[in-house]
Amino acid sequence: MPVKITIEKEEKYTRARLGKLATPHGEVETPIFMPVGTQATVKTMTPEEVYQTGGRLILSNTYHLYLRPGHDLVKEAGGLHKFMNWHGPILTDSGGFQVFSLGPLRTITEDGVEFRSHIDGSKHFFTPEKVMEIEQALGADIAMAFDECAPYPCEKEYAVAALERTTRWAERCKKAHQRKDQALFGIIQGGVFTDLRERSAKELIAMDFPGYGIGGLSVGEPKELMYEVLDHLIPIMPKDKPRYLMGVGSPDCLIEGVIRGVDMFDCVLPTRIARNGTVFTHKGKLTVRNAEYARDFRPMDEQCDCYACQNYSRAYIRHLIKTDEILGIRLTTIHNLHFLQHLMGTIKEAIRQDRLLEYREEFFSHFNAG
Ligand code: PRF
Ligand code: ZN
Repeated sequence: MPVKITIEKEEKYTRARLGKLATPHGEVETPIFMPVGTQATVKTMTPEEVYQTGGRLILSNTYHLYLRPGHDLVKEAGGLHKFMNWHGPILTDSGGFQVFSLGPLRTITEDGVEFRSHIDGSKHFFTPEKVMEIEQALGADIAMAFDECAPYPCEKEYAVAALERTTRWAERCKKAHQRKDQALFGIIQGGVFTDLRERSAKELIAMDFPGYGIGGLSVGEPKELMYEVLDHLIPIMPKDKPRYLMGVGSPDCLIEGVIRGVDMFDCVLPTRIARNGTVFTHKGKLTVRNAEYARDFRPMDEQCDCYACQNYSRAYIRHLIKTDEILGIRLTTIHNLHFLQHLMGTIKEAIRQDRLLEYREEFFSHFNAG
């Protein structure tokens, strides 16, 4: 197996666990938060900067790299790691979320999904085999299977159809996937229906993937409902395989996810809100772009030891953003990535000490998840 998790500790009072994930590009600790590099770049950051914030495993997107610059070009460059100069492990998502998010621009059939490019309207067709060809050309350490993510809310009938198709597509992905230096993860679907989640999990577990994504969550449902699904689903997932909650990465969801047994997370949230002038702090979100910070010479978060908070004030960063200076959104991005990585570090320490529930209590006593 190119990718393998070794569980080093299970927390006493929750389902949280500490592990080491071995990949062809090195070992990383779990639970882990993966910054998103959709276009083969974590927006505004050099790979060295991503690493300095604590990033160790990054995510990139099949859909975007297929459209631009094309997977054949990335392959010609020597693969995604070499192309973007990231020496650590990479995971590629399959496009099974992006193409379904295109709405009227796509048509689903049993064979695959026809869609129009969000860039120039050109027509394309993704099948499980095509997606495997692209992901193998990109050459990430972990490739995700091509799945169908049902929307929320969604009729049970539709959630069943999407789950069944996801299983059949997972079989086709497995057959088409040949790279021995790349792990193919299956993706569990089933919407918010616990019986469907159980069915999807059983069907995929029978196919023995080296890891499992939990897809179809954080698509607009209340957070409590997502937590309930995780409470039901995770106990039936294999203990010796990584569990990856896809597209989830707000501070509160990271804590709640880890408590329920999740090992891997990714989310565009920290980098996206940073470019909008919003940062996480130990008290909750803060929009540093707002007028109230014009004369605020404190750092973005007084408890943060990131490069941005050690050296620059809210007033200065607000000024940079208001004047469209690129450094502004680079500093908010550095801070937000550091914040989540630091959070994960303290979560791991709490697991080590069997104090994760006390940790959650303490965290929410000052953090407003609003
Ligand atoms: N499937 C895939 N990628 C995803 C999701 C999914 O369901 C989600 C849902 N939160 C995020 N990214 N392939
Ligand atoms: Zn900071």
